[in-house]
Order: sequence, then structure tokens, then C-alpha cells
Amino acid sequence: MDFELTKEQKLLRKMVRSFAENEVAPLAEEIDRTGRFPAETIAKMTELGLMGLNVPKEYGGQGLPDTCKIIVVSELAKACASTAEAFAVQMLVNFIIKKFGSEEQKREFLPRACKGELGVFALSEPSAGSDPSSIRMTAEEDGDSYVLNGQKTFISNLSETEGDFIVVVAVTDPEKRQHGGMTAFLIDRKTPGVSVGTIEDKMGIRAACVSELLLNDCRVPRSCVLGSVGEGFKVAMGGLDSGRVGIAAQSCGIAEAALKEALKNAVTRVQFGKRIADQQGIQFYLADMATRVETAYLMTYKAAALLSEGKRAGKYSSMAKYYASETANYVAQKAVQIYGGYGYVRGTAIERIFRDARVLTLYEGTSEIQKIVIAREIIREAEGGFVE
Ligand code: COS
Repeated sequence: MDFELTKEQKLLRKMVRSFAENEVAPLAEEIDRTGRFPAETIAKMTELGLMGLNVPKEYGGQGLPDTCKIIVVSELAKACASTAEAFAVQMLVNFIIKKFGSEEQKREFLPRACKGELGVFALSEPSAGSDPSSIRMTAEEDGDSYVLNGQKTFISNLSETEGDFIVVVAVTDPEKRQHGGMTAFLIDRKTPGVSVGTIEDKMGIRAACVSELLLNDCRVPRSCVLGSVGEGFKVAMGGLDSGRVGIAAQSCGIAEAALKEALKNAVTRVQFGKRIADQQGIQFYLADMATRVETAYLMTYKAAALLSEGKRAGKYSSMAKYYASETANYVAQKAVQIYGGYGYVRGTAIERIFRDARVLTLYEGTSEIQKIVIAREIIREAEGGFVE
């Protein structure tokens, strides 16, 4: 067992930390206020090779494992949660194409991802959020094509100007209903019939674009099927096993940023003749916050290490996502408490962090969904004998 990052991972962290502090953090307040997507930051991240971080070298990427994704997402999230979100979604889409894509799809889309084109993952619908088995978008077979119709909602990395290729899950066999009747597709944004509906005006991660995706008689060739026909649910769930570790990492970064803000205030603010950092009540808060941040990182790295080794990681991925996202909310809430009224004022970093943290227990599966995944897994293990 080794709790140290490797020399290469430390170098990656040093590079991304410096980038995040110098290029990402200075924009965070403005893009939160205006809701502007930081396209210029994505362009710089492309130059640094980050957008293809988890893409194999043969397709133009860095070929780095999930553990490295944790480093990048968490460092970005310390500076700006919205930028970290855009990057985490890119890693999710890259992962899905890498794992389930045909050779032809990998050759077309992975080099595009490395060049900074944005990937989009479209699963949720207005009446299918926690329960994706009830999606209604259809993909009807017609000769050598499929024709897709329907609406997806809360889709990240998508707006009028952003989003270049889309992983979308639709019903191909309504008779089978639910899991076995769903298929994933990988389609180009420019395909006729693809459009964007409402662009959401959100409480937090305001600079990350989140929109409705509308598909209207969108005809795509059979070669756009991602994975096998009827396996769409498994493609989505398999992708989320990795995606949830990304959100765990985003949560760790946000929690760490909140703790840093709280400490900054605690060591400078004087009340009752001494720094509030010297008041025991505040110290207890700070100790709890720091302990939870540390635990969240450990859980996230463990899940990422299992994924990197190609091991079954769903349970650990859900545990990390559940714990880290709840931790980010706990730490942000306590940080505002330590700040007092000053932390409630628009434009302060901690007020933004508090709003950004709120989505973490919702997207890529709510905390309740993570608990369902964890419980089912441990019960299955108990029934079949515990697995080491
Ligand atoms: N990887 C691969 N296959 C998986 C899987 C995973 N992580 N999870 C489930 N499956 C498979 C199951 O093995 C099962 O296969 P068989 O039919 O061959 O036995 C099939 O998928 C159905 O699984 P299950 O019965 O567990 O599905 P449920 O409908 O009960 O749903 C949960 C399971 C709740 C875990 C799932 O619906 C879920 O994750 N919901 C949240 C979705 C989400 O995160 N939405 C946010 C979208 S992104 S912002």
C-alpha cells in the first residue's frame, strides 16, 4: 500500500495547480456572475494536453489513468467548480468512447476530444432522472439508419455554441421495455435534427453550460450505435462508474477550497479579544472539516485506483461520490458559518463555493441513488459470500 503520488503525478499536480491558480481562479467570479462558459480556458487546457488526458496515446491523448483525472479535476475545482465540471464531463465521454466505442468511432471522436471539441453525455429526460430505465427518447430502425426523436434535459457541456459530439441513450425496442430495450448512440452535433432547447439558469456552477437537447427526426447511420444494440443502459451505467469518481474529485476540490476560505477568515478575524481560530468551538468545526476532506480524498483515490486497474469499482465509485459530495456541502455550510454575515454576501468566494457545492449530491446520481448502488452491492456480496 502506498499513499504517495508518483513522481509523474506530482509533476502533473504542480502543472495543473499553477495553471488553475494563474489562469482559472482569476476568471471564477466573473464567469459565475455572468454565466459565461470559459471557452478560452478550454482552449488553454487543450494546448496543455488536458482534454485528452484519459485518451490512449494512439488516438492523440496522454493515456493517463483515472487517478490522474482526480488530480486535474480536484485542482481545477479548487479554483473554479464550473471549469472542473466541463472537464469532468469531457473525461466521462472520453471514457465511454474508449470503453464501448468501435475502432471507427475511436478514430473519429477521440482525436477530436484531444483537439478541444467538447463531449456531451445525454441520458436524463424530464420524466427520467434517477430512473433512466424509463426514458422515452426513441431510435427507430429504418433501413441502414436509426431515426431519433425525443428530449433530454440537464445536459452538461451543451449550449447554442458548445458541445461537439454527443453520447445519447434511446429506446430501440419498446417491446422489451426498460433496460434491454435501450441503445447508446454517438452522434455528431451537426447532424440535422439536433437542436438545443432551454439553457438552464442555475443556482451554482453557473458558468458550466447545461441545456435541453432536442432530437427531431435525427437520422444517423447504424455505425453510430455505441456498444451493442440493447446494451444502452449498461453503457450509461458503466460510464457513470467512472463519471461518479470525477464528481467525487470535483467535490474534494470544492470542499478543500471551502476549508481554505474558512481558515483564512478564522486566523484573521478577531472577536472577544482573540482570533476566532483560537476559539474551541471554531476549532472543532475546522477539525471536522479537515478530517472529512482528507477522508473524501482517500475514498476518491481508492475508487480511481480500482478503475485504473480495470477492476470492478461501482460500489467504491458510489461510496466516494456519496461521501465526497456530502462532505463538500458540509464543509461549505460550516465555512459560511465561520465567515458569518460576510460569507453571505454576493461576490465572495465562499458564497460562490456554497452555491456550487449544492449540485454535487444531485447530478450523476443523487446521494440516495448512490446508497441504493452501495446497498445492493453489499447485499449481493453477503448472499454470495463476502469478496475480499
Ligand atoms: N455497470 C454495468 N451494468 C450495470 C451497472 C453498472 N454499473 N449497473 C447496473 N447494470 C446492469 C445490471 O447488471 C442489470 O443487468 P441485467 O439486466 O443483465 O441483469 C441492468 O443493468 C439493470 O440493472 P438494475 O436492475 O440494477 O437497474 P435499476 O433500474 O434498478 O437501476 C440504478 C439501478 C438505480 C443504480 C440506476 O438506475 C441509476 O444509477 N440511477 C441514477 C441515474 C443517474 O445517475 N442519473 C444522472 C444522469 S447523469 S447527470
